[in-house]
Amino acid sequence: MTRPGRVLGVVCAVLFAAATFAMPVRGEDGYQLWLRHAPLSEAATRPAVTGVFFPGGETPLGNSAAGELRRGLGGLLATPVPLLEGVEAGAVVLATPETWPALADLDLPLAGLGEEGYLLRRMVHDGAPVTLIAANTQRGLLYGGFALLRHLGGNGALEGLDVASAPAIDWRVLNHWDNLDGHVERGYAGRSIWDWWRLPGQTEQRYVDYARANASLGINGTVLNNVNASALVLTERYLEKVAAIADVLRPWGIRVFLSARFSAPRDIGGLDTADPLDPAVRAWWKAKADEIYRHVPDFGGFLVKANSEGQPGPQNYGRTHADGANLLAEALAPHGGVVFWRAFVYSDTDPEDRVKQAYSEFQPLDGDFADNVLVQVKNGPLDFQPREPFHPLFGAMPETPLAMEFQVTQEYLGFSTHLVYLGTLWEEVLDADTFAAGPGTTVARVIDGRAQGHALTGIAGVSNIGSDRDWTGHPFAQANWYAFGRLAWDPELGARAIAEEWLAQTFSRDAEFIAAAADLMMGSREAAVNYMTPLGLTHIMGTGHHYGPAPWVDELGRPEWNPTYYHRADDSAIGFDRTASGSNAVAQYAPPLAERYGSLATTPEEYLLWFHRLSWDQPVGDATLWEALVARYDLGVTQVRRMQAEWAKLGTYVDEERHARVARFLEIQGQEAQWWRDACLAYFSEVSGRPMPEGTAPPPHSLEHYRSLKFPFAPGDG
Ligand code: GCW
Repeated sequence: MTRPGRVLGVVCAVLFAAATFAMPVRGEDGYQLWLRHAPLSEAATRPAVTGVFFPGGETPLGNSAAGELRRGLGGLLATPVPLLEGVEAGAVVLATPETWPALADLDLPLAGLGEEGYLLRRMVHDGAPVTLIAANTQRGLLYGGFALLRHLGGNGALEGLDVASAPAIDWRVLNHWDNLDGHVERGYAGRSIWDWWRLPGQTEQRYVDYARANASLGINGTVLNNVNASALVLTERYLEKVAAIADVLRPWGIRVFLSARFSAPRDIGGLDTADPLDPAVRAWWKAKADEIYRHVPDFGGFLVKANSEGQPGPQNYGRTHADGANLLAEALAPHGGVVFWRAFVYSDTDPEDRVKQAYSEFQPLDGDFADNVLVQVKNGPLDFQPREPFHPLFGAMPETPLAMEFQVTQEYLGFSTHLVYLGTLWEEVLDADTFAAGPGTTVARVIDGRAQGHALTGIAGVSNIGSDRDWTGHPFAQANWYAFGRLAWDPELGARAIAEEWLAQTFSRDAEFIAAAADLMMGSREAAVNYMTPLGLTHIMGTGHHYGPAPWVDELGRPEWNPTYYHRADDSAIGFDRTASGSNAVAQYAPPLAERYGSLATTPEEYLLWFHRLSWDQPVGDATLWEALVARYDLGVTQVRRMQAEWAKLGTYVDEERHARVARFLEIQGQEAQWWRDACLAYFSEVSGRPMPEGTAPPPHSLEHYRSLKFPFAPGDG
C-alpha cells in the first residue's frame, strides 16, 4: 500500500469504527433487526478474515451477496472488509463453479444443493487457510453469505466449519394483509410499509432493508396486498407501483405475488361475469397475466381467498374451488407463475361444525387442481387460535401440494404488545404426526413434499411487519418473523435453537443471557394459552377486533361467530363434542388419531375441550374440571409475572431503550393476562354456578363490568 493509500486506509478504519461504535446509540431502536452485526467482543478471538474474494458474477444477486457479506463481516470484526483480488490467507471466497473454476477440482458436494442451497467450508487452498462459500447459483451465494454471518454472529468459530444446506420448501412467502389505503388488517405495528400513493416515483430505503432481512432468512416471495383484495391492484396504475417494488426486491431474490380478487373481470374488466368456465373470463385473465408479466417479468403468481367470509369466488357461479384455481393457473402457466388457493372457507349457511367445513369442501377435490396450484391451508382447522390441533387436510389430499399458512401477526395472541414466541406453536404443528402414509408422516413432511412426492412446495406467513420503527411493534415480535423464515427454510429446526440464534444476533451473545431469555421465549406461548384459552378452549375473544376476552358473546348473526358456539358452557358441562357422539370431526383425522382424540382417556389435556364436552366435575388430574380451569388461568398470570421478573434481571445485557420497551410491554401483558383470567372466570363461574375454589382470588369486578368494556379503536380491525 502506498503512503497516501495507507493514510486513507487508516482514516477509513477510524471513520468506520466510529460509525460502528456509534451504531448502538442510533440503532438500538430495533430497526436493524437481527442484522446488527455488533462487533464480536473479544478482538483477540475474532476470526482472521482479511477480505472477500468474489470472482466474476457481477449480477444483482451476486452484488447483494458480496456487499452484505462485507457489511456484516465489517460489523462483526469492527473493521472494513475489502474485496480481494485473489485468494489469500484469511479470504472468504464467494464463488460458484462458473465464477471460480478452481471449485471444480475440489470435488465438493454441490449437486445436492440445487438452485438455492450453499456450502460453507473452512479449508486450505494453495497453502492458505480460507473460508469458502460455494453454491451453484448467485442466489445460493446470497443465502450462504447470510448463513456465515449468522454462524459468526452466534459466536460460531471458523475452524472446522463444514455446513451444507438447501431449503426443504420451494416457495417461502410472506403474506401481507395490507390494504391499498395503508391500513393493515390484523396489523399491530403501524401502517403498511408500502406507500402506494408515492409509488412508483418514490421507493423507500425501508423496502431495501425489508428485502435484506427477508433474504437473510431465505424468504423468496412476498404477497404485497391483503387476501381481502381490491381488484384495483390489478389495474395498470397499480401494476406500475408493483413493478417498482419488484425492482427493489429482485436483487435480494424476492419475487412479488399479488392477492387477486376473483371478481376482477367484473370489477375492473368490464365483463358481466367472473364465471371461471366462461371463455371471455378465461381470455381476460390470460390477457391480465400477460400484462402483469410485462411489468414484472418474474412475477410469482396469485394468492386467492375465494368464497370465504364474503369474498367472491367460483361458487357464485356454481363452480368448484378447483375450477376457480385452474382458471388462474391456466393464465399464469405460460409464464411459470403459481396459484396459492386458500382453503380457509366456512359457509354462512351450513350448520356443519365449522372446523369440519374446509375438509368437507376441499378433500373431495383432491386431484382436480392444475399442476401449478398449491392449496394453502391454515395450521389449524379453525382460525389461528392460540392452540388448535393441526388441520386434518394435511395428509388427506395426497394428489395436491398443500402449502402451510402460519399467522406471524398476533391477531389472537396479544397483538404486538404480548411477548408470545410462536416458534413453539409452529414446531408443534410441523412435528405433528398425520399418520397419513403411516407413522412418521409429520405435517412438515407433507408440506415439504417428501411424504406424498410433490415437486411443488410452499409455506406462507401472514406478516407482522408495519411502519413502526422496529418493524413489528414489539422487539420480541421480530423473533416471530425470524422464526417463520428459518422454519420455512428447514421445518425440522428446533424452536429453541432458532430463539437462541435470534437472541445472539439481536441482543447479546452472552451465554447466560441467551439461556435465560430463551427460557422466557420458550414458555411464552404456553403462558398465553393458559391465560386466554386453556384446556382446549378456543375462540372466546372480543368481536371484530379480537382484542381481549368475551366468552359471553352469543348474539351475533351466525352461530359460529359466537364464542358460546365454541365453548358451549352451561350449568352442567363445557366443551365441544367432536367425537362420534357429537360432530365427529375426529373422523377427519387418520384412524390412529381419530381413535386417540375420540377417547377421553387418550386425548391430551391441551385438546380436552376442543374434542370433548365434559361435566364441570370431570376429574382432571386430582382436581375437578372447574378447579383445573381456574388453576390454568392462574398459572397463565403467574407465568407472565415470572417473565417480567426474569426480564428485569437481564437489564445489563440489553441496551436501555429496548430493555425498557420490553419491560413496559410485559407490564401491559401482565395486566391483560389478569384481565383475561378475571373476565373468563367471572363468566364461567356464573354459567357453571360454581363459586371460585377455595384459596383462589375472586375476580375483582362483576361480570357486568367485563362485559361492558368496549374498544372502538383497537388496531388491525378487519
Ligand atoms: O382470522 C381471520 C381474520 C380475518 C382474515 C381471515 C382470513 C384476512 O380475522 O381478518 O381476513 O382470518 O384468514 O382470511
